Amino acid sequence: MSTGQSFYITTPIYYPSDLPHIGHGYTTVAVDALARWHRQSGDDTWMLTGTDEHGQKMLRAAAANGVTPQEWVDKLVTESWFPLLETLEVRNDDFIRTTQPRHEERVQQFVQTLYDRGYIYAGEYEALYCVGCEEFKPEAEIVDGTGAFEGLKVCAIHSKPLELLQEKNYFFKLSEFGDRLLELYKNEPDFVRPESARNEVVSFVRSGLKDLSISRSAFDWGITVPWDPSHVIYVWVDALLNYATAVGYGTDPAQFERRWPAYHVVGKDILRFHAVIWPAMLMAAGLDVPRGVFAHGWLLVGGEKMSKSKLTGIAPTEITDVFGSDAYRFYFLSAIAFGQDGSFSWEDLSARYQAELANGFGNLASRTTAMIEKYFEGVVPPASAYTDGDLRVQQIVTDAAANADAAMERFRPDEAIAGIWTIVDALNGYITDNEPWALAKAGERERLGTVLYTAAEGLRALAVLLSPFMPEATQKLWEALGHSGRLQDQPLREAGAWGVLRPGTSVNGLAPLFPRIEQ
Ligand code: ME8
Repeated sequence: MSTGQSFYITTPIYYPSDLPHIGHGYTTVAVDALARWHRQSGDDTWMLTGTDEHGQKMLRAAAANGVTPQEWVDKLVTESWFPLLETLEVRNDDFIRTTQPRHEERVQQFVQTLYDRGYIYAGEYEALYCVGCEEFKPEAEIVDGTGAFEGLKVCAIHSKPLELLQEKNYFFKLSEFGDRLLELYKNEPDFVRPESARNEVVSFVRSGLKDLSISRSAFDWGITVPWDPSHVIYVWVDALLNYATAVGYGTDPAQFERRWPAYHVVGKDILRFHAVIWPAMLMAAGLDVPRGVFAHGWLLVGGEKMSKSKLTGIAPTEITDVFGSDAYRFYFLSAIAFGQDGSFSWEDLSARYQAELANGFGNLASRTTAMIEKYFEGVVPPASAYTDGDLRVQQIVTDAAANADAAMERFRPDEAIAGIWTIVDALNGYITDNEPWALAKAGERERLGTVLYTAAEGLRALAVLLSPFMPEATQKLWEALGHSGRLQDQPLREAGAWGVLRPGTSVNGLAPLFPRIEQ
């Protein structure tokens, strides 16, 4: 567990023209949980998310809807993207939009710097472009169309025809950075995680880098190239820079110094932009490269990458309206190994909700607080002589807290939750084994007090450790355990210690944290 040091973490900035789906929600809650963990660990934490508002995709969508691109993005961001954060209980520190002046001006400054340093030149370009990806596609991601697209070249990701573009463009000398990038991956083995992503990036760079087209002249919805107003800056160059402009690049050196560099969490679809192009751009400008890039896997629905364009997109509210936001966060962060693909199904969500949240954690919380109310008038009893079984529970709590912290350091929320869940399982087993109801019947008040204190103190630890993952339910539990104030301000440092909950504390009744759901 670290303290005081800067921890700046970002989500990708999303294209607002797609309505938010559970894939966007997945990345966002993962980053939020990591940020909350670090904030509660005492790190100088900053979480950024936002929207990527320029480019051809946005321009076309606006035209199709008969409004200006700015009107189009304003509407989507306010009506769909801000509410997503609220729905998912995301506690971001900032939200950047690439149409904000704070961003646009600094992007021009950055690109001008690269130009002045000789890393940009003018050239001719002809290649197949995917508007969905906003990218000239490499050979490996081009496939032959079938059905309605017979005879056409199609994007392997979007299954839509590619467009042949021929333009005079400005190019960034990406090809000059291959060796420096390989050195970076070698010197900092954790720069790209997980291992599979790192291997992919290394072999991509080893195979040789081509210069990158960084401007477009066929349309004007973008940031103007400062030395040539007939061009706009390529949307990906514009977008990547959000991570720097949002923390004061070019305007607030003190803030930039304090926050930069960042950790970027992205889906594996945009790994190369973050692990290859972005560090090369930063090197060219003489700035520090990111602290790391973590690529998570895809959510699959029916075995395919879930996507709006393939009509498999599921809106986060479809889940939160039924199961609540905590269950949403818990499910995606615990059920999928972070870094690998994971299949979503309603059956799996429902089964885990019932088994782990309602019967596992929720029931533990309800019955522990109910027994303290019933046998001790709602006042936490003192513990007396601890048995070996009691001490085992204490050890499990201490170990779980340490293991969860180590897992979060490795960007593995799934492993952290699995570690914390050993407490849930241990406490449920402990209550069954110790039968407090039988102790009450036999009049063994002292032992009953020790057992219920142990259960309540274990719950206290669970509330703190699970709060970055399930902020709402854990806050309720925290209050039921006699605390006021925001749980999210509780230091994680104390979570695994024993004896924090004071005997004599009044425990309040607790409505089921995860109510039964009608099928
Ligand atoms: O790519 N499974 O934005 P975008 C898991 N604007 N995650 C998914 C997913 C799925 N099926 N689908 C989407 C862009 N995501 C650019 C980014 S950053 C400088 C610019 C998540 O709206 C995942 O994080 O297409 C993926 O990387 C991101 O949404 C892509 O969002």
